[in-house]
Amino acid sequence: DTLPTDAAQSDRNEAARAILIANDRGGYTVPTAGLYPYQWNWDSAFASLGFAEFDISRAWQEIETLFSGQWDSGMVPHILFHKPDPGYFPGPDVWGCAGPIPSSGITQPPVALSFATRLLRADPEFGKDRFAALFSKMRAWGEWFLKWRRDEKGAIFVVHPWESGRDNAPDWDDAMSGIDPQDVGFYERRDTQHVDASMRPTKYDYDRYIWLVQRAKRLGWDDAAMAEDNPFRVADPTMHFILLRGMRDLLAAGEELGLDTDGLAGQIAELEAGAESLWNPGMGFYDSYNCNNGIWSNALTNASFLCWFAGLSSPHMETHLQRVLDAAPYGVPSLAPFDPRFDAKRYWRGPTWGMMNMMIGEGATEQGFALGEEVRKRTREVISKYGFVEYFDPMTGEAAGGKAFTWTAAVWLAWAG
Ligand code: 9WN
Repeated sequence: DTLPTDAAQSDRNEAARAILIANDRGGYTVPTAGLYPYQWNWDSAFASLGFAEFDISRAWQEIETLFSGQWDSGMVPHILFHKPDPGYFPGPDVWGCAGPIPSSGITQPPVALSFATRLLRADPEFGKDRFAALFSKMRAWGEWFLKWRRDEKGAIFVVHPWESGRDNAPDWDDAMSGIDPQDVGFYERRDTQHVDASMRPTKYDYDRYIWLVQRAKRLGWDDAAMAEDNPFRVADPTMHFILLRGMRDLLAAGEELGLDTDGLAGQIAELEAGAESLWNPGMGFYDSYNCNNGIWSNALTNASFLCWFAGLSSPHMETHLQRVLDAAPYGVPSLAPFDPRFDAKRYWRGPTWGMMNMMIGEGATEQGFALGEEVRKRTREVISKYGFVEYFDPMTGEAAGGKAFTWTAAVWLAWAG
């Protein structure tokens, strides 16, 4: 009875479209006004799926604008600072990067590779030239990951918690504890002026986030220099699984359109082999580990369940998904509720995120697991009850974080609603 009636459904669809339109800054969308006033990489990829439901041309534009910020190295930044905005910290001066547009110097999960393919499928005639024009750029980004973000065991790692997109997940705790940020200097946070501090990463985290940015800036954002003695290298299922899926989608679509897919199949095979190193044998699930010392996070997170999105069959993970859904009524929590580090409202240490649920749910359905549809239903229910907010308390469903959020609206239009 909490699910929408037809009238309520069409109101919600309308409200979701209105959020995308309101967050449109002309060619790119901000995640939410105020808290996040720039273009974020994976948020934009989700935005494009939402736009594709009513304006395919605008959907392509979102991804094209994202790639206009691509660096010569192939890296696509996690934030593009199109117009200065004092409401967000750290801004372009703190990053001190020199790409084609002012940007951050780290990347984010390359879900745009998969979603560009989805835009192509939504309207092949309209999309084929656009896809072809982006193809070598998308491949260059994929190859950049393989060159600069792959560890000795073949797993894709991140060099900053923000790179994974799961800022304060327990996955980074071990590597973060090795950083001594005492020379970080004074800085003023903006996030806690927009939303309640209890829902955000702590000062302990922020000191280390900024310290890592300062280190890389000192090294001129040079990939080779940054790789030397890098104190933060954590193998990340988010990055690995999303990249693997993206490369598969590029290969399939590239072949259909007769584009140059040379080498792609081999790269996919390498990523498939590398995925095995993310399997934590002690815990029996996919996990992250600190590449510098091999220590596992022992954390069953929503990223652990992206294995299906990556095209891996992983039937063992189905049992784990059932366990976390039994413990948390409102969708896939970012950390299993039975983990002592679980914190229901603190960002990536507990809350449920619509966009993660979409990748988990769709992946599970593709692998033939009934739980995929269950994840979709719960996501639909929580959004119907509590609105298009940034994320939700997985135990009570309560709204948390920013309001009128782009990716939650997009996920409603493209999948949950
Ligand atoms: C840092 C925009 C982004 C998301 C991330 C989310 C959060 C930024 C922040 O907001 O990160 O990139 O300042 O907290 O963790 O996944 O892309 O929505």
